[in-house]
Amino acid sequence: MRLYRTKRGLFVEYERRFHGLNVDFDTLVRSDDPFSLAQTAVNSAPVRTLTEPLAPIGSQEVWAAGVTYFRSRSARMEESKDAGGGSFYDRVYSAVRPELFFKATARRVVNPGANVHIRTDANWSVPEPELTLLINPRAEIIGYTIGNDMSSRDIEGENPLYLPQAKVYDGSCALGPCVLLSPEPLPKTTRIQIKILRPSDSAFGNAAFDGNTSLAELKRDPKELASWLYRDNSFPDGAYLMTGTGIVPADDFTLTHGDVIRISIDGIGTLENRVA
Ligand code: DO4
Ligand code: MG
Repeated sequence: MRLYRTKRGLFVEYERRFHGLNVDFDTLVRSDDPFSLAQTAVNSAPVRTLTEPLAPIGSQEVWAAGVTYFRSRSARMEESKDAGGGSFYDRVYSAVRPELFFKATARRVVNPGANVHIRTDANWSVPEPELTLLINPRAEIIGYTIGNDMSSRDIEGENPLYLPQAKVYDGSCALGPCVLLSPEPLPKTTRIQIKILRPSDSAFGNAAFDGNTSLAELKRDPKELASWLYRDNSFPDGAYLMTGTGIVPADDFTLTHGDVIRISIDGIGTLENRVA
């Protein structure tokens, strides 16, 4: 079942039909059994037309894991080699403790179809397409959405202590378009794909960049990432956790204003945003 948040409330999608759900997002995340709540709506609420999806978020904080794919480890080592990054990214890739960082409050999260931003003081910016876990207050994964962890590679590469500035700024995080509600892990064959379209290119439609990976490349188990996040850290309304990127464009690629970023994950859908 897929869950959408809209101006008219929550909707559950099952077999391509949409049913209204009479609870708010936080109540659903806090619930002991969100799957039964959603199933009851499918069984008893009338079929309705889905209106434009908003980011599927209430009061949750958004956190992120990093260097969870070999491709991310190698790209960071290269971008930060002058700052000594040759060793610390490699060490965190193989350490027991993962890299976890704060990414966004709900207010900072951009809706599907809305604009994401690149920093005005950055000159090397990329999207990071990431499977994103929806975790309830009891540290259980209850669903999955698509996340874009927009990042300024030159700022993060200059000094690791600049990471929060490279990662957290207005329009740096997009989520959606829905949550795939499921207590089960996603199959390792699940594909993550990204296409970046550049309207200024004469052949708009040909991607300026495209890439893909699968969950088989993710080094860490999502459940284990969730349990690290909740260690000595409580989330009364639950939390989102981005699981890291496995797709990094070549070093000569940077986003530019007007680019359209399309991220798809099997079973969830496609998240599209334009760079303002
Ligand atoms: O260590 C820097 C950030 C890593 C990250 O965001 C990722 O691997 O996705
Ligand atoms: Mg990332």
